[in-house]
Parts: sequence; structure tokens; C-alpha cells
Amino acid sequence: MSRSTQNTARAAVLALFAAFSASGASAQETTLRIVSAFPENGIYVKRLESWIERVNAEGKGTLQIQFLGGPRAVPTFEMGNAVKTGVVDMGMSTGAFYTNVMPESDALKLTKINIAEQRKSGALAYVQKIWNEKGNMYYLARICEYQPFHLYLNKRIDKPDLAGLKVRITPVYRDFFSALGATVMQTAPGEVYTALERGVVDGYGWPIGGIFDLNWQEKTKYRVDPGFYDAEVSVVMNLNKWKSLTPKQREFLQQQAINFEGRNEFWKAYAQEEIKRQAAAGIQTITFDAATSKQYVAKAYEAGWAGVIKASPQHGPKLKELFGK
Ligand code: 173
Repeated sequence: MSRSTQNTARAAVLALFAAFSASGASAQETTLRIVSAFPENGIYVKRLESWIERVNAEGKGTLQIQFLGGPRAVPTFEMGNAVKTGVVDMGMSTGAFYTNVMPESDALKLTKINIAEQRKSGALAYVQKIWNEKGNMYYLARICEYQPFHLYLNKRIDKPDLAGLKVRITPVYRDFFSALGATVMQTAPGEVYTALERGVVDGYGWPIGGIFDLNWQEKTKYRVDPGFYDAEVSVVMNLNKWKSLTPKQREFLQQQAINFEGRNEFWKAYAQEEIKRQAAAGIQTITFDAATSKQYVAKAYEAGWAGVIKASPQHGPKLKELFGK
């Protein structure tokens, strides 16, 4: 080989090497950064972390996910904007925490069909369009289902009348608890314990599961039955980031998301365990007669949908139609 041919070959190899190193260890692997709007020591983050482990094990050479942390990384009510603007690639949240991005986000609590049915029926396609257009978000997976919300109290009530009571809320409960006469106060989950401890609130809204994660059982006397709605926690992604993935990466991530949703049966057993655990911790249930219970739940949905439709006359009615049974 002549000296000049040798030099040309060497230059070509160097150029190739430079191109590869500029795009990372492997040109086809990317790392997505995710945050959680829920506190790190809770059940949702535990489930998220075990999902991430599997994704990273199966996604070597394709896609990796890096968990950046909970509300200390990005505050609960700011996560939606962080995902929308691409400050982070992905977020785990409930819609109630990002109504500042789009009011429709809070409607997911009102679904009466599960996520698998929503995917089949076209309900999720409609949600996807709103999330894309208004939130610059790709809706990836619903990771919590079959978890009704409850009202937890430290003062006994004998009818669904919350007049004179101060209750901690998020947008999930605002319209319903207000309709029952409560004085409402919004806080992130991370502030509930202190609010109870200081007597700033007489109770709070939360799903059937998870109150032990931040020790709220220490400050909780009663749970009001029945529950209402279905707690929604989902993984959402910045839309530009989603579009920037290769077809192979998108397909991999979408399949992992579906797998995550496929594990939602977990929540049914978890609800039963948490009911027992609450009883064992001395939390008493407050129940109403059958007719009153029925009215209570009906009022929850009426108030919830009225709120969503008022906030989004454009999409609220269609969502109601798509989320019903
Ligand atoms: O913080 C909340 O009470 C809340 O809105 C919520 C929503 C979904 C799951 C858990 C809590």
C-alpha cells in the first residue's frame, strides 16, 4: 500500500470514530430523564423504579431511563410544565398536578373504563390528541387504576355534609368537597402530614392505598366510605423528545408502556390490603345508608364532570362520553 493510500485510510477511520463518539457510546442508544410528581418513598415511585429496572435491562443498546427524583427535583405542581417545555424528558404524575398546562388533565380521574378498554375504544386516542396539542406531551402509560379516592377525617360526620370542616385537596377533589360544603385547601402530598399535625386541616382526600407511605395513619381517625372516581397516575413524555426517537426506540418504549399497564391488576389486591392495614392501624370507617352512599357517589361524578366541562367546554363533553360505561 502506498503511503498516501495509507494516510487516506487512516483519515477515514478517524473520521468515522469522531462521528461515533460525538453521538455517544452507541449511536442507537438514548437515555431519557424522568421525574416524579409524587414523593420518592411512595408506592407510585416504587412501581416506577421497578419498571425502569426492567426497561433498562431489556433496553440495552436501544433506550435507557434515568430517574432524577421526586418533588425535590421538580416541585409537584411544576412537573407538567417541565415536561411540556422539555426541561425533563418524562414525568410521572396525576393530571390534577398539571391543570396549569391544560385543564383537561384532571378528567382522567373520571374514567369508568380501564386503560386497556380506553385504548381499544378510541378514548385514549382522543386523550392523546389533547395531550399532544395542548400539553406538547405524549401520553405513554396509565400506571395506576382500581384505586378509588376517599375522604379521610379527624372529625366524625354522620351525613355527607362538610360544612365547618377544612379539607386538604388537589383539583381532584375540589368541586366535590366544595359541593359538600367543605373549606378546601390545596397542598402537594409532601405537605399533608404537617397540615394534619398542625391542625390546619381536619382531613384530606387520597386514594384507598398509600396513606402509610408518609405516615398519615398517625394523624388519621376516620375514612369515609364509599370511595369515588379512580385514581390516575400516568407517565407522560415531552412530545418533541418522543418524535426524536428512532422507530425502533419508539416501538420499544411503547411496548414497555403497555407492559407496565399490564401490571395494573396489582392495584386490586393492594386496595384490599390497604383497607385491612388501615383497620389494623385503628382507622374507623364512616359509612352512610345505601341511598345516601349512592347519592354521595353520584354527586362526586356530577361535581367532577361539571368542573371539567366548565374548564373545557371544548373537550369536556366528549371526554364524558368516551369515559363512561
Ligand atoms: O394528591 C392527591 O391527593 C391526588 O390528587 C392524587 C391523585 C392520584 C393519586 C394519588 C393522589
